[in-house]
Amino acid sequence: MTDWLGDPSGPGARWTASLAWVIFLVFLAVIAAVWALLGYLMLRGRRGSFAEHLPWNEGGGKGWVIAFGLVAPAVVFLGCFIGSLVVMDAVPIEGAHHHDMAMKPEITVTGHQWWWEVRYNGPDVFTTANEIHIPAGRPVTIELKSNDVIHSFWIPELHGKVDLIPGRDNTITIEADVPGRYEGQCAEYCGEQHALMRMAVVAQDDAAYKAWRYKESQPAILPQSEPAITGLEVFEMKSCSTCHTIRGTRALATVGPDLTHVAGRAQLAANAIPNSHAYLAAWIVRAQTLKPDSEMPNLDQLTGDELTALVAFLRTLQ
Ligand code: HEC
Ligand SMILES: [Cu+2]
Repeated sequence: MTDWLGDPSGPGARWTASLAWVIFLVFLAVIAAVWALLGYLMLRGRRGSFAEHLPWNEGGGKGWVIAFGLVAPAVVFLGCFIGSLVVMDAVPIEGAHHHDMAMKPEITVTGHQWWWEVRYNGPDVFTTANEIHIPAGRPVTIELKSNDVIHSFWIPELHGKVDLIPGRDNTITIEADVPGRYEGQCAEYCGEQHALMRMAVVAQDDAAYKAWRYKESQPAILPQSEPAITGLEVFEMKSCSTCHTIRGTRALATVGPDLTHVAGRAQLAANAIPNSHAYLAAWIVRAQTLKPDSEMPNLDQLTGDELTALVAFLRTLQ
C-alpha cells in the first residue's frame, strides 16, 4: 500500500510515522492491560466489590484508583505530549517569524478553493498548478500561503500537515528519498470541494527535474495546424482568458490555474479527474457537475466545433 502515513519516503514523514506508531503501540499496551485486568476480575470475582479481588487493595482499592486512574494516564499522556514536542521540533517547519531568511523559499504554494497554485521562485520564475516537481534526495523549501480560507498541505509519505493560513506564511522543507509520485490532499476542511482538493509531488532525478523545469519555464509552443489554431482563438475570445493564463498568448488572467503546460500534468482540477481527452472536454462543459461550486463555470454555450478545437489546442500544451 502506498500514499499513506505508514510508508514514509522522506525525513519529515519518518518522524511523524515513528510518533504515530509509538502512540499506537502505547495505546495497544494500555488496552491489553485493561482487558487483562478485566479478564482477571471476571475469573476471580463473583460477589462483593471489584476491589476486593485485586491484589494490593488496602483502603478499598484507593491505591489502584490513584495508580491507574491518575498516575498512569498522566505518565502516558505526558509521554505522548513530550514525544509530539520532540517530533515537532525535528520536523522542518518554520512560521512567519523566520521570514528574514536569507534565501527565498524555492517554491510558493498558494491554496485556493479548491486547487493549488504552485510558483517556482527562481532562478527561472514560473507558475503551474497541483503538481509539484522536486529533485529526489534534496531538501526543498516550500512557502505556504492561502488566497481565501485555511487549507492544509499534506503529502503523507513525505511530511506532516502544515496549514496555509490567510495573512500568515508558513515554510516547510520537504524531501523525497527516491523518485516517484507522492499523492497528497488538503487536510483542513475548506468548503464543499475540500475532498477534491488534491495534489501530487513528483520527485525526479536531477536530469529529469532540470528538463521539466526548463520546459515549464518556457511559454507555450503555439499550434501550427488546425483545429488547434482555431482552439487558441476560441480560448482567447471566450471567457477562458478572463480566468486563465497561457504564457505566449493573450490570456493573462490568474483566477484559475496557469494552463501554459496543462497537457503535461497527469490529472486535472486538483487531481479530481484524469487528464484525458474525454475528461478535458467534459470538464470544459460540465465543470459544475464534476466539481460543484468550483469557480470554473460550465462553458456549455460553446458549439461542438469550438469545443473540439479548444480541446485539440489544450492537448498540445505539453
Ligand atoms: C470564472 C473563471 C473561469 C473561467 C471563465 C474558466 N475557468 Fe477554467 N478554471 C477556473 C478555476 C478556478 C479552475 C480550478 C478549478 C478547481 O480545480 O477547483 C479551473 C480549471 C481549469 C482547468 C483544469 C486545470 C488544471 O490544471 O487542473 C482547465 C483545463 C480549464 N479550467 C480550462 C478552461 C477553459 C478551456 C475555459 C474556457 C472555455 C475556462 N477554463 C474558463 C476558472 C475559470
Ligand atoms: Cu481543504
